[in-house]
Amino acid sequence: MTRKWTRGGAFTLDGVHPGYTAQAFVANHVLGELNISLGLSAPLYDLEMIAQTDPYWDRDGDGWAPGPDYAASGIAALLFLLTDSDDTDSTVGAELPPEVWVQLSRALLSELLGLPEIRLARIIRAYLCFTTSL
Ligand SMILES: [Ca+2]
Ligand SMILES: [Ca+2]
Repeated sequence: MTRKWTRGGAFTLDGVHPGYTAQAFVANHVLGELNISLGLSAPLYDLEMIAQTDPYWDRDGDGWAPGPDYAASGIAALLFLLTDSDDTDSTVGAELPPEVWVQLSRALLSELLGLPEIRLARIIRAYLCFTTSL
């Protein structure tokens, strides 16, 4: 596990929040201290087992994590662009989609203007229709 951003499992794609394996690692330390200080025998998490399904864990060692399987919203969509599309093949890393500029524009406009995605899509379509009719 490394502390590099999206490079090995300690943090989620935002580089701030701990990934699943890192959360379990911290929990194990807390549980270990509780076990010692209170005389408990609470079981610890199996870090290797958690890492096997952790979407922030780089399994093929190419430096990119696959990321979670849910859709991102808002500014987080930008972070989801930098994920490993095939975490079993180290020759395939993060690939920007062909519509990357549209996605970037939508995420930034949505964040800056505070507009919901569906309303923003209508505004962009109207703008595109207007500019192509000129
Ligand atoms: Ca990878
Ligand atoms: Ca890969």
